[in-house]
Amino acid sequence: MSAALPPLSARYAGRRVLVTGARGFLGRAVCDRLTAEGAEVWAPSRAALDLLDRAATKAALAEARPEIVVHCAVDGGGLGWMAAHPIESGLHNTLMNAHIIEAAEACGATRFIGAGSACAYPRLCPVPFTEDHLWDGYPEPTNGPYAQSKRTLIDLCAAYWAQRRFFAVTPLLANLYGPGDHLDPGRAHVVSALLQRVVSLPPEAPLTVWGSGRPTREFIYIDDAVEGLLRCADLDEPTTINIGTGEEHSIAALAEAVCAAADHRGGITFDPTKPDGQPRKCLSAEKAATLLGWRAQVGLAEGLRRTVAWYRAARAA
Ligand code: GFB
Repeated sequence: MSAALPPLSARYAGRRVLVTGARGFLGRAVCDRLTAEGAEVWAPSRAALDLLDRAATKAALAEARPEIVVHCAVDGGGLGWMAAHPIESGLHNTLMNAHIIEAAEACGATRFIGAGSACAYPRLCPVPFTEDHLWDGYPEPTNGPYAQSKRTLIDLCAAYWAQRRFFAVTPLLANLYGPGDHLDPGRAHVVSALLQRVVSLPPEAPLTVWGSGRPTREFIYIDDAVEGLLRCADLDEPTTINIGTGEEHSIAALAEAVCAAADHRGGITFDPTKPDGQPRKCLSAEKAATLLGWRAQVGLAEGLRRTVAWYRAARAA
């Protein structure tokens, strides 16, 4: 379906685009894609643009005057990090999100796209998650404060549109994975955690997987996530929208797929002392297909194959 879409350069070529979180997994990939599409990318480091500082953020954007802001900065990590850092994940992300949207509107930008997360949905939500269920209950408590920071950003986007007609949208992204993923074991999400572990195992040793293996997740390949996120600038008007694949996998099935991608035949064991987190998580991809004409292209087996190849090459370098 993406083949029929206009090139992203139609929106971004020659535009001055601020990407926050440009040293992170998503932000770096967004910068690469925008550069390839001919945008003039402003990718400040955290030291150059401290989003926790409201006045400094406003001043920096007023001076640089980006036309489009793509906000990818987060203070985050996988389930384990989230559970251990409820203050940082709630406080830092709430402040950063509020400061950047305020500064983007004040500096005269025409578009704000903030990276949202599927974890903003209620803990128990009909699967696949459709956008009309977003506010139907509290999110998974282990990442509650983080999820609430994303929900606040969604609400602020709606507020800026309602009151000032400022185009601001926070698409809800499925769990990301792919080349360039975070490798820090303290913050890693499940795909990069399993991949790093499996590649270091002796051939006969089993892969240890947290929890029961029964929870489900949906995984979107990084290039697909970037494309879906950037295409949201072409919505007729801001709206709540998922950027996902619609494909639900159990963690046990993911572990099998990681073993297959790495050609590991030592089997799998589960560690029930580790948390499962949200029981099921999978986004409906239908609204994005209808409004944007866009669907994710890279299936899990192919994406994992590419990710394993990247990781092995990065390790060998
Ligand atoms: O990727 P993950 O940490 O984030 O965990 P969430 C997904 C699932 O994988 C959970 C299981 O059911 C874990 O129990 N799992 C199995 C593992 N083995 C491992 C392992 O070695 N490491 C990790 N981390 N998990 C996130 C939020 O929740 O959702 C994020 O915490 C973000 O920051 C993301 O918002 C979208 O999917 O549970």
